[in-house]
Amino acid sequence: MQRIFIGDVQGCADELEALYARATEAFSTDFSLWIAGDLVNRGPDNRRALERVRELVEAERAEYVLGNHEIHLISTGLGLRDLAANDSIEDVLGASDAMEWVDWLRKRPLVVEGAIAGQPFAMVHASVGPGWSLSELVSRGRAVSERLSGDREAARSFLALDLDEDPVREDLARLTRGRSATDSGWSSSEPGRKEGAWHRAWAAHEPDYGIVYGHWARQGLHVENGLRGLDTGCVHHGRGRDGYLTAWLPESLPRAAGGRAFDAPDDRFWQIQASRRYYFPAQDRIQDGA
Ligand SMILES: [Mn+2]
Repeated sequence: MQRIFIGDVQGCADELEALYARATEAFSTDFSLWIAGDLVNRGPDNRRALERVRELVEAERAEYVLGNHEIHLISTGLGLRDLAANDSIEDVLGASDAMEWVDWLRKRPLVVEGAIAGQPFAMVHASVGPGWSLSELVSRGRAVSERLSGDREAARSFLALDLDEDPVREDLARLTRGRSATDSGWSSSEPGRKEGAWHRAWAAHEPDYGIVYGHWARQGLHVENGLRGLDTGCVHHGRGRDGYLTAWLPESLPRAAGGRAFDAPDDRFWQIQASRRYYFPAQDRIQDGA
């Protein structure tokens, strides 16, 4: 079965369907979609994207990890926050079965592991701590899931915690929002003078596993030994550059003799360009005078 890893969809269901159609044409039903989180929000059609992925998860033809926008959807559904001006998830949260979607999402993992041609890897939405082994990463992800997937009241209390109150709550944030890190700290900000990119700090420990991730549209496609960052900003199309939905198909072509799945360079990608501009943040509207 071909694994097809997909970066941030963010409600761009037309592009997800275009990718699904291309995969069906190439591989019939012999493929699975690995969704790196942020399937929803900012884009036009969150519910349709969720329905497609849920159908495939239930048929055991998809893996799907939670991103910060799923956590936002869950938190809003549980009454912890209000919808913001730029949110587009009313198509999920305004429906009569909204809480069923919230409960289904709460049971999705934060980390999924696997191996490609013998090379172990994990898929997470945003970032991994420097020095974490694969088994530590998986167990941290499980600890978060235990707190999130129980009864609604327990999940609400967990999500309401401040990050410095509970290391498991902090791990949830780091896995779904992290961009920068040193060995002693992390943040969701773009790298600055103090902290570099999380994957620099992570790679410095010479980890023996690869990472597939998303979350970082401004960085764009990231291909480096051990790393595949797939967020190419489909929903941000037209905001100063073109946006794409990117898929990585590491099993579609054999590597040169001795080459491993996560070695760079790599050209085993499909890209579906966004069919139009979707997202007009409040800030852009002010700048455009529109
Ligand atoms: Mn994200």
